[in-house]
Amino acid sequence: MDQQCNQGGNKTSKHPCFSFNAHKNYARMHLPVAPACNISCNYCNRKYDCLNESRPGVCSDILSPEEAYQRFLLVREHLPNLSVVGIAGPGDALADWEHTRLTLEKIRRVAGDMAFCLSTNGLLLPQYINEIIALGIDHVTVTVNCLDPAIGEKIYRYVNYQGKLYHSREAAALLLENQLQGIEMLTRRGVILKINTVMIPGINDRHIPEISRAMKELGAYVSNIIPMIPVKGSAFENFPQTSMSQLLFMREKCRADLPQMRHCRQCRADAVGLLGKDMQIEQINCKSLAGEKAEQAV
Ligand code: CLF
Ligand code: SF4
Repeated sequence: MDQQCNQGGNKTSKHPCFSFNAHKNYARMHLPVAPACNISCNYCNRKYDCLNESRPGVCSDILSPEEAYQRFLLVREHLPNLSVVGIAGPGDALADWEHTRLTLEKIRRVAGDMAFCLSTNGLLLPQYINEIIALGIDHVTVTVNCLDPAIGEKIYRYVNYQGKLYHSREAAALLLENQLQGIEMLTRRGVILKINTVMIPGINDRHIPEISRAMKELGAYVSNIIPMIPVKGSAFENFPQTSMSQLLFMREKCRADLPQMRHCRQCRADAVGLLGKDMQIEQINCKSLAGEKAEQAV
């Protein structure tokens, strides 16, 4: 990531995604408690984890808030460098707010200074802003793919908001309005913000520098431009994949406006460990079991 990214507070300097220098030393854990989603992106196949933050074609098991809490306790015991607990779906963290909230509340009671992170499409940010702040969620990622509903209607099939289904331009306009309002609310209240943008050649690519400038004005901390990978079963399954050279070109173009994240691993909604060196949760369970047996033998 660009150097200027390492300017946040103490928690940001230990956040492996928001701070390049932290990613080799500090671990994050995702708790897959939020399977629902309230929009439909054309690059998504809902059989898998949310593509706005995850690797395509990956399926994470869903945990209840209590199971997630137990997993947190286990992982914290084995990962002393754990610095962030994140909710990254596998759907949208806010569409499943009750599960997200219950999980983080339980963890907050035993881990007062743990950084909390979540990733969202932003539709429900204005609705939950006060609860987000009250829970101490200090880092948020919002996926912003456009600023123009005429582009957005090519990216989103529908938006489900307050019991009503919106389509076409109306859906894109509603999502955008809530994203912009929510982003402003977050940064005004001190939350450190990352903007993910899925680069879809021919649809939103020329528009991305404009997104960067607007997000900078709204106080975003860092941008993460990620490739569109055509997923089987999605509306964009026959679209070309964004190439690495297209991605690098765009990051270079936008870096004057916003620092660029370049070390994203598009992790699973249940990832645990250092970025790029995920641990299998079974490994931790086995260690824990071995520890218990050793204790019993004494
Ligand atoms: Fe998780 Fe995302 Fe928070 Fe990181 S991941 S919710 S900001 S703690 Fe990180 Fe993984 Fe890339 Fe996300 S490497 S997919 S950017
Ligand atoms: Fe899929 Fe989009 Fe919902 Fe993520 S926000 S789960 S990519 S529809």
